[in-house]
Amino acid sequence: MMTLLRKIIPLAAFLMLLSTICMASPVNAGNSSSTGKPGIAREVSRDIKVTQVDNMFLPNEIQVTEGETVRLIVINKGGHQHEMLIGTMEDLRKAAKMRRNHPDENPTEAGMIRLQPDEQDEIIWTFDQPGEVDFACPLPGHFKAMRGKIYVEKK
Ligand SMILES: [Cu+2]
Repeated sequence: MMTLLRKIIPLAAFLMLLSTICMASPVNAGNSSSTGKPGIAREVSRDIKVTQVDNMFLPNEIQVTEGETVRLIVINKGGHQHEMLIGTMEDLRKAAKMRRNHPDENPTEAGMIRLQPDEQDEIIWTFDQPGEVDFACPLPGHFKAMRGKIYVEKK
């Protein structure tokens, strides 16, 4: 009996420690204003077409439902290169600053697309929490005007 307890107690302590570490992990920290995450194609519930012109998104307001995965089909009908990036306003500002200060660096944000005139691409995105999610073209000279909002309705 004592031998068994001697085995179980350290195991239980280890599991408790493990769960504490998982709960405190930075991946889950401060996630109350989630902007969603890249989604997978077989979970897409609908396509939403977004057109880029110089310098705005049409439409610039999109409605989705909590938990929904959508395919954003983005086409650049402008005469200049444009991007579409989804994030918090803070993320977008950071991206815009990076584009301004390091124009030669390749952006690495999840779900970002960069389109030349007449190019089309898509972002598959899952909106996992209700609220408002921002998107923008973070390129220099575009960022102030070229913005939009995705309203994630509570299910
Ligand atoms: Cu742009």
